[in-house]
Amino acid sequence: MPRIDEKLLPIFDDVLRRNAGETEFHQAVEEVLESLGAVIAKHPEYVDNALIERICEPERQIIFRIPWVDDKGQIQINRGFRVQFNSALGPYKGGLRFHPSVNIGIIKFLGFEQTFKNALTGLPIGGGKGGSDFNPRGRSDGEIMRFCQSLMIELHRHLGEYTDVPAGDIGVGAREIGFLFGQYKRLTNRFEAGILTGKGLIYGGSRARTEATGYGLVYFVDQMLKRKGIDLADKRVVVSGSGNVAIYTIEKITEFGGKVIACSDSSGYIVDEAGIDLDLLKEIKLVRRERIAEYVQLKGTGAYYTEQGSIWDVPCDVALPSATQNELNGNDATSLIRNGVMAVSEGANMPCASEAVRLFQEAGILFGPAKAANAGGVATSALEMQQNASRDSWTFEETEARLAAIMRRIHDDCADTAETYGAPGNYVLGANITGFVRVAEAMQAMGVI
Ligand code: NDP
Ligand code: 2IT
Repeated sequence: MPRIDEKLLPIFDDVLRRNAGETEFHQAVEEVLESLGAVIAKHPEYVDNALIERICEPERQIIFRIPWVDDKGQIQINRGFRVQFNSALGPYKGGLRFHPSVNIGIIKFLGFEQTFKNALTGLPIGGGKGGSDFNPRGRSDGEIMRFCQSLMIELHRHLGEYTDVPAGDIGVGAREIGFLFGQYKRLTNRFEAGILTGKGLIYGGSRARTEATGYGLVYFVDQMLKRKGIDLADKRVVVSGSGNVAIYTIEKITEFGGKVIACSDSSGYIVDEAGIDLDLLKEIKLVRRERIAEYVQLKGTGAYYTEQGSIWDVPCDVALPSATQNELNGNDATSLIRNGVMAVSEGANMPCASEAVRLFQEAGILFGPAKAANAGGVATSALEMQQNASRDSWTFEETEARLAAIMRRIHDDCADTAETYGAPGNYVLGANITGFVRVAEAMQAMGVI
């Protein structure tokens, strides 16, 4: 693994000092800075013009109170965040996360990553992220709605088709986006479809947006494997999580002829050697909104559920962490490598701890970093914005074909950049450099912004 170039060390020290305690943000910045040594040798003006410092500092950070009334009539208070990280390439774009672990450091790491991810899509979107420490677990539809309405009372003044366009992330799916959009419309008296993505099809959503992150991840993995002459068909695959990204990853892997034998939630994981029954999984997670343990009860025979050990102890050819940040540590990486994994690709944002990434790279295992591998979701959000702007609506086939082409291009751009910079096969380097240079060049052209 490259170290941070000594010219960039004072910049990193400054990031640590100015953002004390925000460990996930430090981790994300460190990984990008580690990739930039050869870039600043070629472009010393990036350092002279303080471009790196500017890119590490969000353009705007909004923190606000979200008061709401629960079903018992009690007043609850949550904290809302929107970090508008970088608008050099387009309006701020990135999801909203509802999870009790959310804090400003988590939202900053996600907004930072989003900036480069969005640049990689080649579409006109800047980077942002938001959310709340609200825990949706066990909340009724009414509570979720009142919470979303209260959040939007503050957030609406910061949004706009040309300003900031949120979408979903952990804990935020079609239901929440509907409540948020409805409240925005009431507050502004305007039907502005382009202020949110991930909308329902009936009121301005895009076909294939729901499936896009998982499908895109599989297209990316397929490209990495193909380049090595390997076929996804018949591969044993482990996918962590059982939310939006995991479910549609499993669907697409199955379509490619692979077999997903394990998935999880934050309580434990299931293993089904016959291959996960996708209809049953969707019924449990999307319709009933229940825990993954239910799968074993409903499936009957052949599958088991455990809360012991790690899902990464299950031997597989391809591992696709698709739950949350730092869910796969150095021990997990060692276990995967020992069991013969050939490719790891990140469906979630930064699911692999730095140590795990280092171990995969040292072992020569194909590794797809999040900002490239999971960019299909936000890319399809940008396609939704395009359809909204032209008051058009494309077929599923048309939209998916565009998604597949975007993922192929992202893959090739990362692979080509890695090769140009003397590190063939290093997608981490390729993704970081490609994304960074696009944002840096746009900022250069715009003067001191
Ligand atoms: P969902 O809320 O639909 O699902 C999240 C899944 O991850 C659930 O199975 C959840 O389990 C599990 N999970 C969440 N937090 C934790 C935790 N702290 N420890 C263990 N498991 C956890 O979210 P998504 O599928 O949309 O998001 C998953 C990841 O993908 C996130 O990192 C997100 O940022 C990223 N991503 C999402 C995109 C999208 O379009 N939705 C696009 C690109 C990236 P439980 O139910 O027990 O909490
Ligand atoms: O992390 C991500 O890329 C997302 N949650 C999707 C963001 C979006 O605007 O579609």
